[in-house]
Amino acid sequence: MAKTVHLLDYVAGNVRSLVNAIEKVGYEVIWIKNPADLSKAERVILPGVGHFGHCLQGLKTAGFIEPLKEYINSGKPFMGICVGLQGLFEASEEDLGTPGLAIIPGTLRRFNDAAKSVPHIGWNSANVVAHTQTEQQQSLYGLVPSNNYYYVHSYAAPYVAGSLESQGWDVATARYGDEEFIGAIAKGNIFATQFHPEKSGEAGLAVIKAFLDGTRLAPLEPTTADSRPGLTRRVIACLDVRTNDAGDLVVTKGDQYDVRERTSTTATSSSSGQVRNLGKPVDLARRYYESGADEITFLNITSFRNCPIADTPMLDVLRLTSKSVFVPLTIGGGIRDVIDADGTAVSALQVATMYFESGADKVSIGSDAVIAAEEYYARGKQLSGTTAIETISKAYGNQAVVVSVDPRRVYVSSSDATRRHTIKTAFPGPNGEEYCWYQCTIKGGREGRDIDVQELVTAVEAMGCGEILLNCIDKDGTNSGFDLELINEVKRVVKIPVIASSGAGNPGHFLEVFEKTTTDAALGAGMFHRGEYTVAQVKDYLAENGLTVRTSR
Ligand code: 1PR
Repeated sequence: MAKTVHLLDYVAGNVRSLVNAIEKVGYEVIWIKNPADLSKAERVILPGVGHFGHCLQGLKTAGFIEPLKEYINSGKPFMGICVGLQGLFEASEEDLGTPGLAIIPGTLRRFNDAAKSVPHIGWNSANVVAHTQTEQQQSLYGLVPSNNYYYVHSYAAPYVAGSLESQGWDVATARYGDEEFIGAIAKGNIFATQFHPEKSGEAGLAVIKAFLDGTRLAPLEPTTADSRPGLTRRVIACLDVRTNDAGDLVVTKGDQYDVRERTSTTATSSSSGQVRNLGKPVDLARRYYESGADEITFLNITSFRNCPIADTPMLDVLRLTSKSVFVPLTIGGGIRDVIDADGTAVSALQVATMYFESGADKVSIGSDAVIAAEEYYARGKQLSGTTAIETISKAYGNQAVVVSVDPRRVYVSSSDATRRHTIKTAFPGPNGEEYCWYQCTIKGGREGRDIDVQELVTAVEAMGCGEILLNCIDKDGTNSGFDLELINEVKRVVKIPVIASSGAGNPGHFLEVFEKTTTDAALGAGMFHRGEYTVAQVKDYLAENGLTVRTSR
């Protein structure tokens, strides 16, 4: 008979990854559709994504609160993940009007964003700082202090030494900046993680398996404060995907967004050749996962041409990838309101939902975000509530919404020469211009718009975007390193995390961007696809130079 685990189906959530991870470790998922189903369960996982208030309200509306407490009190195994952990506390600053289950005392607080990005996104530790009696020493299911686990959240339970331990809770913590918070907590039959084990590679799968098997691994020695390195440097592999001239879905890579081979016969060369074919999306994603990529991003780069509803190949790519790649997957391209081939209107939220249900953890919005930002300013900085960014972040949480920015440098002779936000650049333009501004583009750089990058990122942050994927058309495919000036400028104006992209040509460029900017992550494409360097080589190089990276698989 198949081994089973019951999962609570109570709010919209991108839980496909969790189902895949559970199946990977040999269990079958049974969905709990109504409160009565809980009494039949032998093991329950409460997943949770997005907003504390929405999740708790969803549980309440569906009549789950009391049956859930009864299940937990019955002593059968229970695991909460992310908001599933948060819901066990009494309350959260995210929505003080909605109470939690109050099984653990305390209130969740928003991270302080004075000196760091919020949400906290990336790989951090779960260090066993304290445990109680012998029998419970093993309740944290073998969390390994030297492993890293994937976190994505803006609110956390602050760790106060000794307070929960004195009430019988075993606690593992993580540190973000100067804040120490609860990464995992356990007591008796209850186990909960703030991190997402289903997105935490082999280390996370081991935790899920240990919980489901009921394997109480060897007790862990508490770690010391100086062995807790905090958030690691995130290295992301990006796959630009499109159909080539033969009709195959391929990973391609452009030079300043031109993805066709150069045909050159004379001194001049043009790019009317074939679409560059650098491999198959699912195979490459798996290779990068195995090489230690902290996240994988897929960009459907010709999405603006056709209707995404008919674009099933990308859904298949996600479905297949998410069965064997257990790190966060982002999908971009075509996330916007569309009219399907049969005339049906399909909202951006519905498009995103299809991707989440196929295994995506985040969606990345490009062109639509630029148009939405222009309209935001045209309305006098008023939110409409109807944009793709707003509707998707409301349903899935802002950590699930990335905005992919495709800016291009425009040189000017002085800062007065334009009303745009300019920077004084160390790399003057073709006519010696010492200033430039960054013009936002849509449709993969094909159309420049009347909005600069600072305006764009400020607007999308206000709309609820959780992260910026910061490309740079001038740098794309050049192997000349990231545009540090652009990255510093964007980091200066937003609090949400920024992923530096475009221009990486060797591991030194990753070190440079982490040392000379405060970027939260760095992304590479061509250098990985062409086999010049592996992700592992980049991370080894960062580690050799004293930066903290995830080494666990
Ligand atoms: O506008 O919401 O449909 O989304 C389309 C998405 O496709 C956008 O995210 C846009 O950035 C992307 N895109 C469109 N056309 C291209 C193209 O190359 N012709 N790719 C394109 C953008 C940029 C990077 C690239 C880095 C690193 N790719 O993500 O991977 O520049 O490259 P490198 O390390 O080799 O320098 P919508």
